Amino acid sequence: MPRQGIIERYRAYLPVTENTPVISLMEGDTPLLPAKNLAKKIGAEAYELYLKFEGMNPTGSFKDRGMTLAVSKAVEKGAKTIICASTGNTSASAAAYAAQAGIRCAVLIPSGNIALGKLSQALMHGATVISVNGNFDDALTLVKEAAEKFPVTLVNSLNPDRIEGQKTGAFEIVDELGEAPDFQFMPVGNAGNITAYWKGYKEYCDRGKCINLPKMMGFQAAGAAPIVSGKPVENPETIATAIRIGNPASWKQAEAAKTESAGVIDSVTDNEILDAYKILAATEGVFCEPASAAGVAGLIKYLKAGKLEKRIAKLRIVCILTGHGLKDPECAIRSIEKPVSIAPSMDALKSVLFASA
Ligand code: AN7
Repeated sequence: MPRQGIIERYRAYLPVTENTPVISLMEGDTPLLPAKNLAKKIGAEAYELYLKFEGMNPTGSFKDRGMTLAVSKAVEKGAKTIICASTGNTSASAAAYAAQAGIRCAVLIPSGNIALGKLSQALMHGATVISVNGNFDDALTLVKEAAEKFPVTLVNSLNPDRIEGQKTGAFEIVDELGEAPDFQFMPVGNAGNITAYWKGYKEYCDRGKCINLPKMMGFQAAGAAPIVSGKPVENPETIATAIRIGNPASWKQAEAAKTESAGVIDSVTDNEILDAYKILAATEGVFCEPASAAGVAGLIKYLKAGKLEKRIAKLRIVCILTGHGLKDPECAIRSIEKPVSIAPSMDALKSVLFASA
């Protein structure tokens, strides 16, 4: 089957008509990788473990699923400018889809706290990049007000079209497994994605595509875990800059997903995130960005604590790897051993290749 993009593939489930111009970069249809090596490494052999690698989307993150729809609907309504606040990936995606649509894009980013790859994308796609001397939450407050006062369309996940597009991630998993998984582990930042997946699973069940619903297992970074602590975090801090968010827009919906699915929203430390990030890359050959590893870090934490239900028939676990590791090579370089340096001689090479322990 030729590539379609999520609007064409799931047209019957999305708020589009034949009059909606389809702005697409052929997003979606991302790999659902069976992760046997990882399962062995983290003691999850009693489960069927899969990784949904959303880093394989056109701009390298899951945001493209929501952005194709949000930008298509914005263009349908005559928008000439879109705007968003972003920890990086939303801005990269918005900029790319705006470029394709031939409209203007303005992105507000927290100064000094977005990964270089993401910043380079927004700039290359021609967005107006505005660095705010504040955090993501400050930037989001600004763009919400701007969208009320000026003729600009907000494309953060407060825009319902973003959620509609992102729910297609759940559709793909059900289409591939033939049923919803038993557990879905994922990172939580502004909480749009957990909201979207839960909506997707519920709708697919309502339409007879699946019988079961997964337990939604969402993980925030410990230094930015407002949903876990029950109150906004004024100065969120984490190495996973994508989820450095102190007052999530979809807070209530994320709690509903947790409660309705009998899942959890919990936190993982930066060290747990970095461990999962390295294990994924080294055992499965999958390089995701630090924030994406938060879901896997949560899985490791729950396995270690013996908190995950087990059955004789293997339960299925899907971890959503939301963004690509190449977005933030600086984090990788900082958290791993430096390359070995040698003189350009065969003796030196030999001594490294066959070094005895
Ligand atoms: C890789 O780009 O909020 O809980 O402004 O980039 O739906 O917010 C990014 C979030 C997880 C959290 N993983 O998803 C932004 C932004 C990655 C991310 C999340 C983000 P939500």
